[in-house]
Amino acid sequence: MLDVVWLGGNIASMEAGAGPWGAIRDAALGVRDGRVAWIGPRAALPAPPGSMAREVRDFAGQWITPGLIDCHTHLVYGGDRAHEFEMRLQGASYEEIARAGGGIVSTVKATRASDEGSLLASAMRRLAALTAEGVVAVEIKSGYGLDVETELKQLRVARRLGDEAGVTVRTTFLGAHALPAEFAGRADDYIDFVCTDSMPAAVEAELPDAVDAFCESIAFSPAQTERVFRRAAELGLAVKLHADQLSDLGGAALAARHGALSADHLEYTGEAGAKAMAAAGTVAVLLPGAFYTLRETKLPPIDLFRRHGVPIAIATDSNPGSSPATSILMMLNMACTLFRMTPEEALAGATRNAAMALGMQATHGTLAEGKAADFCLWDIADPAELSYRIGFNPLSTVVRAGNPT
Ligand code: DI6
Ligand code: FE
Repeated sequence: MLDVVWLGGNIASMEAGAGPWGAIRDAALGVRDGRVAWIGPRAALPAPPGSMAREVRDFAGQWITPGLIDCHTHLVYGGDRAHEFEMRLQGASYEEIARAGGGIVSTVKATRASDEGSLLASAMRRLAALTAEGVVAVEIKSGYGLDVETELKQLRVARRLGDEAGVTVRTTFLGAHALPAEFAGRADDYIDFVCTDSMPAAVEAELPDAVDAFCESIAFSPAQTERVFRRAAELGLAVKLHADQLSDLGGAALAARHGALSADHLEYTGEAGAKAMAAAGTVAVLLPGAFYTLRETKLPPIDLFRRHGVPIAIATDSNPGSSPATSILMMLNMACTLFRMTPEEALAGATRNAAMALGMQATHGTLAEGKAADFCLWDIADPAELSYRIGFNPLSTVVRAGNPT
């Protein structure tokens, strides 16, 4: 006996190899104990719906998709960088802004000075904007503390966000995000600190699900990144990497060599990086919000990823500097309009491939028997509308574990 069966609309299951969108028209979806127990054409139901389930719900000609997943965010932070935005519009460079106390360092100051309650309250508002557009799972990084106390504070807040908002949260330790003032000019010493102090402390407190780093000329070198990755492996954590965002330092290939769940940004990744990612099963997470905000001109190599079969995910990179965005639907639109992805690739980027980027593909990312019954009902005539519209939210219902929220 099923708990509920949903009838009367179309399903974009996003299952790979099941045709465009994994579409099932005039579909039925049965739920038992929070999982998908049956999915297929209504005409193929083995018995009348009312005899199969305690409850029958009509989704009235709408489309059902898997719940959306935002697989790359920096949601927890203090303060904001609106003034810096004004400075940039007046022509100030990243360096001038940094010298004026702006950039990541200014957010580090504000985050260290914020208590857990205020960090939770401000992040909760950003998370609410994401869930209002159908996000059911989100990855949240640290990286604005850069000392033990504040890195752990950020990760505790990230865990609380999931508990209090009823959203699935994956946390990522990003101690190697930037060089804190107290280690100015001593990047290797700071990496020592990350490997011997802050990362182990976070693991001891059972706070991170993965480890990330910023491998870039303005952040940490490939050699310093390798040290962080080796320590993460010793501590039993998966890795991800902010890679090749502003230059090709071989970050994507480095991430692949360490079996990274994902390599992210990737505007400057070359063919060697794409091949290495394909061989390692590393997901390419593209961040159109940062590309747009920083007015980047170098597009990520979409055709290389397609040619080599690298799964492409799309995320907001929600952060106060390079991507102050909290709209996953806007990211789908930008993925198509700026990166020339197809609407189906874009939706796969916020469902199936986003789940892979978080190691959650066994339970999330597509609608198939045994997977979590976390799905969205959309008042649309075509799933392409989710990428097509700008600033319009056609979400009608989010269903978590089979129950409408
Ligand atoms: N890449 C980015 O674009 C952000 N972090 C990173 O590693 C920038 C974060 C910020 O500006 O606060
Ligand atoms: Fe980021």
